[in-house]
Parts: sequence; structure tokens; C-alpha cells
Amino acid sequence: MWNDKAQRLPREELRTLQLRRLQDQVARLSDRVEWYRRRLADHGVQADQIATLADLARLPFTGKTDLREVFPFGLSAVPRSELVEVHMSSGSTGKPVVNAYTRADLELWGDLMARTLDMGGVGADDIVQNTFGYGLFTGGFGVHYGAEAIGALVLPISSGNTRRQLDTIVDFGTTTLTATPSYALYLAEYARENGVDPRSLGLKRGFFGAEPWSEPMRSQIEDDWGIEAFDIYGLTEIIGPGVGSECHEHDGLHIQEDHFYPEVVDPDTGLEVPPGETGELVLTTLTRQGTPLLRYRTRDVTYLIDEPCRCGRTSRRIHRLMGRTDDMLIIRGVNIFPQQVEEVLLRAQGTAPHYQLVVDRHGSMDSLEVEVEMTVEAFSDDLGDVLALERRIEDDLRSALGIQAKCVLVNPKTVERAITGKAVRTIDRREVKTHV
Ligand code: DLL
Repeated sequence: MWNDKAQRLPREELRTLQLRRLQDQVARLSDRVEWYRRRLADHGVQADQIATLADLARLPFTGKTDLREVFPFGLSAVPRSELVEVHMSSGSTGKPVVNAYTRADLELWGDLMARTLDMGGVGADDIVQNTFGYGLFTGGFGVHYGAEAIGALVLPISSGNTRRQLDTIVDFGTTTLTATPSYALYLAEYARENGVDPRSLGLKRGFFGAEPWSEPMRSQIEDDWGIEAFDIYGLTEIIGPGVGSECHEHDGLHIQEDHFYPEVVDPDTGLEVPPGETGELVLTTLTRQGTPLLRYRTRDVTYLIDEPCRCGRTSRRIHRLMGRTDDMLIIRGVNIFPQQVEEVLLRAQGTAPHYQLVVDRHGSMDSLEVEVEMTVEAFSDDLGDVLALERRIEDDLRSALGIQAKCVLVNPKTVERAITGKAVRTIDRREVKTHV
């Protein structure tokens, strides 16, 4: 196992290490980061009051708007000259979120991504085709540093240019694909359309993340490519990918707890909920220097899994992400995550895994329309069969989600594919109406 000692640390030792690192981190922040010094003082907390891990709850949360306030380097715990790299989220609204890395942060990132790739069996003989974007986005560089640490052969092809992606798999004998799940599906579809059976290409595994995806989506990707698919999680603010990753057990994502302390809280009250109970993931970096964060509200919804994993790693896990609090739709009082709709759609026979949700408001009444592509076979069925399939999906949506939704089957290849970024699943027309 990569960095075997760290990943198998007995829980008691791990907790002792976490506490020591937390104490050091809080002391460093109150010494060196003006913004945190004030924030801790406003909360009436002093660094020397952190005596146990439970004292974490006394510390203030950090949110996305806070990061914008200190843009770009206001949280750094080291002089500017020690920062060696920067990554940023796209920041579609307001200022982008920046993460600045020291040399030690980059080494840590490489180690965590090496742990991740090693969990899926990547070794020095593997050829990793990294379709995550290289640049300010963390996906490309994160995977790259991990593959490099392991000594695998990396193809830093970045995102886009699907023809070249396919040719590269064929020419180089890629064994490992890293991609957003939606792009992995699109690439398989593209291969088939161009007369290449993706299953014949010899890929062994893939690491997928950066956007929500469901269990049926995993089965579809595994089936399309004949591979084992691993879920990888991370976010720009914390380090990028490498925060949580699946092992062969596929029973939740191991949080790299020696560097990131996870809590799950009730998003409304901010109070911690017990393992097994769903809430918002909150992460504290324990060792980061360039952009350390205390109790960062990720807005990602999941629950903690406390039981030991059969793989032998001692870290706690999170259930695969269920959605983001800001992507949750409230339709006629019912809370829905797009992924729940995806699960229903992918279980239906005759639909392809390309869909979009359109939410609208007529008077005071919210409506949800689910547009999903038919498979080519279903498309050639007669109209009666298509209508029957639509009704069947509507029934399934009603029993799974408890709301009435309209299903519209659309022609194959009409839902836009995300070629370079993250898939856009929801169009909420209510927002436009509220703004005008
Ligand atoms: O997406 C980092 C990343 C790159 C993760 C490559 C995995 C692979 P951001 O652009 O800052 O960073 O977006 C982070 O994406 O808060 C989640 O809402 C979502 N996300 C990331 N991974 C997953 C996943 C990268 N495996 C945000 N499942 C996070 C569900 C995910 N959502």
C-alpha cells in the first residue's frame, strides 16, 4: 500500500496525531494569519484552549464568501516567496476561490493522489491518460503529481479533442483513464460511433470525480469500458482531488484523515450529526501551509462511515456524495438532488445516460420536467411504446422522489455533452423569473 504507515495508523495514534496537528495549525493561524487571528478573537477562542478533538466545535466555520474576502493570499500562513503554485475554481459568480501551495503542500498533494491511484492498483507499469483539464483547475495537476510520484507513465492530454483522446488510448495502450464521469460516458459513445468497441481497448480502471454521479452511472461506465470505476473527491479550497478516494471495496471514500479532519453538520444549525446521519461535510486542513482552513463548509452532502473498512486502511470514510446544498431543488416543498433523478433514469430500460432537469414556475406552482435521451433502439419503437416509457418513468419518479414530474424522451444525441468542464444537469427557470 502506498505510504502504508500513514494509511494503516491505529485509530488511537491517528487521533493523537490529528490533535497535535490541529493544535499546531490553530497556533500557527493565530500567530501568522491576521484574518484568522481576528476571527478566533471574535469567537472568544484562544489557540491554547484546544485540548481535545471535541474542542474543534468551538472554532468558527469558514465559508466560501470568507475566501472571497481574503482573495487572493489573505489566508496564507507563509511569506509570499514560499508560495510556488496557485489553483483556482472557475468562480462563475464573484471572485474565484484561490488555493496557493507551498513546496510542502505540493509534495503532500502528490502523496495523497499517489495513495488514491494506488487504491485502484496503479503501478509503475501503468499508462495514465489524464483527461482532467490542466491549468487553474485542480484535476489535471492533482492526478499528474500522484501518477508521477508512483512512477506511472502519464499522458497529460488534458480535456477536449475527443478524437485525439480515442487515438491516444489506441496508440499508447492506456490502462488507466481519469475523467469526469460524464466525459467517460461520452468518450465511450464516441468510440462506438467511430467503429471502436471501448471494451476491446484494454483499459483496466478509471478514476472519476469533479461532479456528482450515481451508482447506476458507475455500472454504466464499468460496462461501457469493461473496467473498474473509482470515485475520487476533492475541492479546490482544500487541495483539489485527493481529499477522499475509494478503495477496491467501493464502500465509501476514505478521507485522508491524517491531513484533513472531517465533520458532518446539520446545514441549518451547524451542529455535528452522528456517523450515518446525512448532513454537510465540513473539513479542517491539519497540515496545509499555503491556504490552511478551519472548519470549511463544503456544501457537499454526505454522511460519515465509522466502521472499519475491509481494506485495512484505518481512516473514516464518507458515503459517495449525494449532491450539494446549493444544487438541491425544492419543488413544491420536496427536497430533491439531481442525482436521485439520475438513479431513476438510469434504471429505466430504453434511456441513455444523458439528461437535463428543467425547473419552472407557473403562477405559484413549481414544475419539474425531466428530459432524457432515448437509446437508438427505443427511438425506433412506435410512438405508443415511447409514450408508455415516459409514463413508466414518471411513475418511478413519483415513487422514488414523492413528486409529480413530467418526463420527456428526446431524440438520441440532443442533450448537450460536457466536453471540457463539468456537466450542467439543471436549468432553473425560476431563478431568472425572480431576478427580473
Ligand atoms: O472538482 C476537484 C476534483 C478534480 C475532484 C478531479 C475530483 C476529480 P472544484 O472544481 O473546486 O474541484 O469542485 C469541487 O465538485 O465540492 C463537489 O461538489 C464536486 N465534486 C468533486 N468530486 C466529486 C465527486 C474539483 N467524486 C466540487 N462526487 C466539490 C460528487 C464531486 N461531487
